Parts: sequence; C-alpha cells; structure tokens
Amino acid sequence: MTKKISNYKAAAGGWGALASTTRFVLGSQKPAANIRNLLRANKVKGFDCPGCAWGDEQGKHFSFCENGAKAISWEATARRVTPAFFKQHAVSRLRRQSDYFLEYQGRIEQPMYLNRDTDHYEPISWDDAFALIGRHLNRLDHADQLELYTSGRASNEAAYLYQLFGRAFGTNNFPDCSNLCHEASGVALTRAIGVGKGTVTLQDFDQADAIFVFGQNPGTNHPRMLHSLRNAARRGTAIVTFNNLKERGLERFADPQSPVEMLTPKDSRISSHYFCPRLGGDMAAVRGMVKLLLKWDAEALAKGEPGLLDRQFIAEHTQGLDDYMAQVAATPWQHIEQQSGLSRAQIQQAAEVYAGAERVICTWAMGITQHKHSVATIRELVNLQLLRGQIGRPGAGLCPVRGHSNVQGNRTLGINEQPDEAFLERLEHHFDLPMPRRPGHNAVAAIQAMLDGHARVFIALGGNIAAAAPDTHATAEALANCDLTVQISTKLNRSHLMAGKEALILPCLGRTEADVQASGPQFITVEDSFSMVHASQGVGTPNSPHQRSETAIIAGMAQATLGSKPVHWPALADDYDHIRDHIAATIPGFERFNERLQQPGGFYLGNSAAEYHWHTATGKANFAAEPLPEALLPAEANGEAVSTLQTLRSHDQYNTTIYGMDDRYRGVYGQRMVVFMHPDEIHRRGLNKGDVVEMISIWHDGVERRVGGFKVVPYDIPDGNVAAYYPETNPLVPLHSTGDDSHTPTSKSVAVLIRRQQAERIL
Ligand SMILES: Nc1nc2c(c(=O)[nH]1)N[C@H]1C(S)=C(S)[C@@H](COP(=O)(O)OP(=O)(O)OC[C@H]3O[C@@H](n4cnc5c(=O)[nH]c(N)nc54)[C@H](O)[C@@H]3O)O[C@H]1N2
Ligand SMILES: Nc1nc2c(c(=O)[nH]1)N[C@H]1C(S)=C(S)[C@@H](COP(=O)(O)OP(=O)(O)OC[C@H]3O[C@@H](n4cnc5c(=O)[nH]c(N)nc54)[C@H](O)[C@@H]3O)O[C@H]1N2
Ligand SMILES: [Mo]
Repeated sequence: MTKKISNYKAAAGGWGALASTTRFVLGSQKPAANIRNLLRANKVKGFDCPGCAWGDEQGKHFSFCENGAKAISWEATARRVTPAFFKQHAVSRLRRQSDYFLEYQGRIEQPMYLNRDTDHYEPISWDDAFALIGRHLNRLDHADQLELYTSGRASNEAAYLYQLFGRAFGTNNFPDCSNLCHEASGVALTRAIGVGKGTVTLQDFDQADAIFVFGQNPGTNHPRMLHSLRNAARRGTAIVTFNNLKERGLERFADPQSPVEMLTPKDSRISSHYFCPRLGGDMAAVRGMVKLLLKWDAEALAKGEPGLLDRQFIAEHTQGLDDYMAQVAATPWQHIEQQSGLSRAQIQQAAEVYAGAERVICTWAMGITQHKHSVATIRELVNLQLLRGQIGRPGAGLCPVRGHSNVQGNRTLGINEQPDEAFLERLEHHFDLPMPRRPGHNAVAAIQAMLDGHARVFIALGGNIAAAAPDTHATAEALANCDLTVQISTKLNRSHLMAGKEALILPCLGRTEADVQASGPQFITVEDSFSMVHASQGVGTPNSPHQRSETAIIAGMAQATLGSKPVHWPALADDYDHIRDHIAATIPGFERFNERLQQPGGFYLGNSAAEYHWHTATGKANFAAEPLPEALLPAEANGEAVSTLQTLRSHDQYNTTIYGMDDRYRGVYGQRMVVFMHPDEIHRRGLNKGDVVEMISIWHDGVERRVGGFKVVPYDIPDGNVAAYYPETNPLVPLHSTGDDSHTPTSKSVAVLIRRQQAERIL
C-alpha cells in the first residue's frame, strides 16, 4: 500500500467514485451477488441501503452511491469467521490487530462463547447461549444492572421487540448510538418545536430558494444528498455551506449515474457560498446573521417598507421573541467575529442570501451536534428559521441529516432511555404489564455505571461500542468489569475483544439478506431522515445457516429470561406481521401498519411542527434566548499552545468499520494516522510537513489521554483547529466532556496539546 498525500483535483463523485465502487464490488469475492444486490437497493421491492438515512427519490432507476455500494459489498462477503479461526487466534493476540484486519475477516459464522481459561472463543449452541443470558439476567439484584445498547441499523421490528424485552425485564437502560450522534438535535428540536425530528421531506429540496448546510460532509457520508443539492444548484438555488474544512463534495460534484456528466468535463458547482468557521463557531455565525436581519428589518420599517420578519407567523405561532431580541442586541460583534472566526462582511453575505430567499432549508450533522453547546447552537438555527416563518411551508424547514440508516426509526419505536409517560401507559395497557418509570442510562452514563460496577450485564444490538465510544481505555475497562457482555453482530470487531468476564458473540443476518422464518420470507421496515416508513426485504443468501435474524435472537433471549411474559416471544419472531400489529396498537402514527405498507414507497409519519401543532410546554414554537458561550477552548495551557481537534470520518470508512486506507477527496492515500493542520500553525510549532506528532488532551481529572504516531499534513483549515480520524483519536475524548443537556461526547472540540514525537515513542 503506497502512502501518499496529494491534492484531489476532480469533482466529487464522477469517475473516481465509479472506479472505487467497481473495485469494492469485485473485491468482495461475491461480485455477481453484489451487482444483483446493488440493483435492488432502495427500490420498491428490495432493501433499504444500510449506508445512510437519506431518503429515496421515487422513480429513479438506481439509487445507490459509491459508499452505499461499499456498505452493501462489505456485508455480502464470502469470507467467514469460523470456529477454526477463533481456535487459531487467541483473543489477546487478536487485540493487537487493526480494526481493518478484524472486520476484513468476514461474517461471523456461529454463536461463540469466550472461554477465559483458554483465552479463545469457542462455539456454543443457540439454546445454551440464550440459557446463559437468561441465567445471568435472572441473577441480577436489580433490573437496572442491565444495559441494552443499540446501533441504528436495527429494523423497526427488532428495535420494538428489544425495547419490549428490556422494559418487560424492568429497565429503561437503552443507551444507543444516537447518544453519540444526533442527540442534541432531538433535545433542541423537542424544546423548540415540540418534535425531535426534521420538518422537511425530500420534495422540499426541489422547492427551496436557499439551502444552508452546516457541519456535514455529504460527499462522503450522505452521497445521495449530493443529487438533491446538485439538482437544486442547477435550478439556481443558493447553497450556502458552513464547514470547518473545504469538503470537495460541497464544492463540485459529477453524478456517477449520469452519462452526460461522466462523459463531458461538465461537473456541477454545489455551494454558491462557502464559509469556514472555527470549530464550534456556528452559533456565533448565526447570531451575527440574525443581528443583521433584525437591523435590516428595523431599517425597512422605519422607511415604511415591509419588514423582513414574518410577523404574522411570529404572533400566531411563537413565544419568546422579545427576550431573544434583547439577547441578540446584547451580543457584541467582536464576540461574534472572534468566536465564529468569520468576518462581519462574510456573515453579511450569508445574511443577504438568507434575507433574499423566500424558502430556506437548514440542514446539519455532526459538525453541529458534537460540541458542548450543540443544543444552544441548534436552538439558534431554529430561532433563525422562526424569524421568517421558515417552517412548515413547502421548500422550507429544519433538516438534521441522520447517520445510521434506521437510527430515527429506532427512537420512534421506543429505543429511548427517557421514554415519555404516554408511551409507557400505552405499553402497559396493551400488554397488561407494569412498565419501569426510572429514567435509564444514555451511552456515557451506561459506561460510567459499568465502571462503577452498578451495571453487570451489557447486551449490544449491533454497533461497536469499544471503538465508537469516547475515552477508549475507560470504555474497555467498563466492558471488562461486566459479568457478561453479549454482542449481536455481523462482523468481528473491537467490542468482541474488549469483553466482560463472560462473553458471547451472536451472529446475525444483515439487511441485504433474505430472512426466512417459520411463516415464510419476512420483510422489515425502516424510517429515513424525512419520517418516511417503508419496507425492506433482503435478497442475498446468508453465508452461514447458523446466523439468525436480529428479531429471532431478541425473541430467544427474551423467552429464556422472561418465559412468555408478556407475550409468547417465538411466535412474534415467526411472523413479523404480529410484531407490526403490536406496534400499530402502541405507537402513534403506525395505525393499520401492515395494511399501509402495501402502498409503494411506504408512508409518511407526518411532523406535528410542519403542521403548526406545537407540542411544547407553551403550546407554541419557542425562541431560545441563550448567550453565546463566553469562550470555547483555551488557546494555551501552562504556556503551551492548545489546538482544538475535531475527530471525523474518512471517505473509506463507515464509523468504526474501515473499508480501506484512502480518503480520496482529502488527498490522503494508504494511511489514516494523519493530522490536518494549518501551515502557519505547523510553522509556529516548529514542525514540518510529514513530522510525526503525539496529541495529549486536556481535561481536569488528572488522567493522561495520549495518542501518537500522527503525521502532520498541511491543510486548508482555520489556524488553531486540527482534524484527525475517528476511531483512532477516541482515546483523547474524555468520557465526561459532553454536550450540555445532550450528554453527547464533544467529538468535534477536543482541547489538545501537540508535541513532536520522540523517536523512541514512534512504534
Ligand atoms: N460512508 C459513510 N457514510 C456515513 C457514515 C460513515 O462513517 N461513512 N456515518 C454515518 C453516521 S452514523 C453519521 S452520524 C453521519 C455523519 O456525517 P457527517 O456529520 O458528515 O460526519 P463527519 O465525518 O463527522 O463530518 C463532520 C463534518 O462537519 C465539519 N465540521 C466539524 N466541526 C464543525 C464545526 O464546528 N462547524 C462546522 N460548520 N463544520 C464542522 C467537518 O469538517 C466535516 O465536514 O454519516 C452517516 N453516513
Ligand atoms: N471520536 C468520535 N467518536 C464517534 C463519532 C465521531 O464523529 N467521532 N461519531 C459517533 C457516531 S455519529 C456514531 S453513530 C457512533 C457509531 O457507533 P456504533 O453504531 O456503535 O458503531 P458502528 O461502527 O456503526 O458499528 C459497526 C458494527 O456493527 C455491526 N453491524 C453492522 N451491520 C449490522 C447489522 O445489520 N446488525 C447488527 N446487529 N450488527 C451490525 C458490525 O459487527 C460492525 O462491526 O460512533 C460515534 N463515535
Ligand atoms: Mo451517527
């Protein structure tokens, strides 16, 4: 593998994407099956792409992208992790392998039990595995000693069954990947508009006059979103990007599924305006925009012209404007410019586009949600939209772009550590069983509870918490502290090696595979970022007869633990229609669920805020009057320069799954251990391009968090901000450095010292 850093000159997508897709499909060792799979992705009769949570364009012939193709091919590999593999490799030896190596070994073939005496995983029958889980759970002193983690790929049916299992057992401990991801969006939107989801549909993107894209990299993480942005840009929609980095996909795009764009040098400009705020500077930038809008509004009114604010909307539907206006007036420009890192002139350009657009959509992802003040930042985005009534109209609204393909559905179906009373009452009534009222643990609280010995059993429905969670060493210690850890997984990963005193790996089917149960072939359902619910049916042949569906595994654990309380679990796993009947009876919006799934393309769950129903404490949409944070992170500690680190994804990874070593659009090839840094900062630190550095994060608990071996790469990034890949940098993120009210680790603003690495430290 040649390591190289060079500028990527082409547009995002285009031939680069096609070449990469082809390489992944052919390299998967199951090329024919994978090509067949790709043609079925995101079609009416096919499966939902496990890549991301973007919506599907109806009537398009293909709807997959380079990175969706990677996700699909990666799942449908012919490689298998067999008992012989585990016999050959001791767990302590496997721990020394890279995440890439682990995942590359293929699909787990059989249920495995970790024998601590031999340090090897050994095969175990499904019945014995379930009985072991049942024994452990029934031995606990208290139901809250159980933690039930979920990663957002699980289907609606599996998620619903899982939460029912947990609650019937007696706990609300449902930490999930959402706690590490879009939690701030849910919290902020619920407080502001009474519903924690986006208010737009995919069709709104065709009608917007301006789309503001904050803190996300769709070229890599939501490539199908580029189609919507490209179409909008061609119609003359202004696309205003706020991103700490110049991301290629937000600059230019050529559609690999469009022959014209592929055969002509004509690629599409995406962003009409591109601003690079400092990490965490978006709230200040938006505050500046609002300051100008309010000024221009007052000037217009003074001249007897119509103002800029939507006064009718504000009067009818909102509360809190006066306090908010006072807060805006009290925010000085100097603070805005210093915190955002943008000049007043730049902020004015953005505000002019905003003021001139009739219909505006604001989208965002991890660049907004993984900061200390993320909830306040999202409230500020809502404030902006409320001022001009940019909610609930065609072409206008709020759009948190979700991560995992069904993370939004998981929450809708009850994967929530803080369920509302109405939901619990419906479950109680329907199942005739008391439901627990104690608030459960989020991801960070669950890790702390395991560290403290308060939680004893950890079960994960997918995901890879050992690598995805912050503070890698603390998380590993937390898992090791458990009496039992259970991972329901498709592929081998770090969490299988960072196990509890006893441990199980339970191999499951993936989304792309045919799922046949006692009543015949099954389909599952998912919900995308636009609240569209639709069916998904896998087509591939599972690569081992031992693998079971997630739903069947949950039913097996539940039956072994609870017997038939409150349902006969295996019957639900035999026919998912029965699970959907329970969903229809207990989850609002899913009435006549099975029947409505017959509609091609699925159905829309609706969004109360988009219909001007405000389910907030005040019964209105709420402005938030929060001051900007006094300061973000310090520039120095004990005389040593401090940088703010963001931890982000490369183009060749899916969260903790590493597909390859390239990050094509950022010009990085054959390696991942790099840190992007402004040339002036490199110079000031007395470093050179290619030098190897270590990073030490600053936190006040006396624990040293250090990672080394990162090569310095000069990059177009604000001076004082640096960027490096996740999960290699997770040991730096302190467990308790979390967002206010969201409790999400601050993965996009970690205070770090950067030191040239002494030769003996370089491995
Ligand atoms: N191929 C692929 N697809 C994925 C994933 C994957 O790993 N691979 N992951 C899925 C998941 S779970 C998620 S949550 C999403 C993640 O999707 P993204 O949110 O796009 O993921 P990140 O790589 O974390 O990128 C963060 C982006 O925000 C910018 N940014 C960081 N901090 C700031 C800031 O303070 N202000 C501004 N304005 N910009 C900032 C970064 O420069 C970067 O462009 O993607 C989903 N889709
Ligand atoms: N430093 C830092 N940390 C972060 C982030 C960051 O930006 N920076 N991002 C955070 C975000 S946004 C997220 S969402 C989390 C992700 O956290 P997780 O969801 O926990 O992690 P993933 O890497 O998506 O999980 C991958 C594993 O899931 C299993 N898997 C894949 N498909 C299936 C399936 O269909 N069923 C089952 N049961 N298992 C399956 C495979 O075994 C694979 O190894 O990470 C978070 N951590
Ligand atoms: Mo995510």
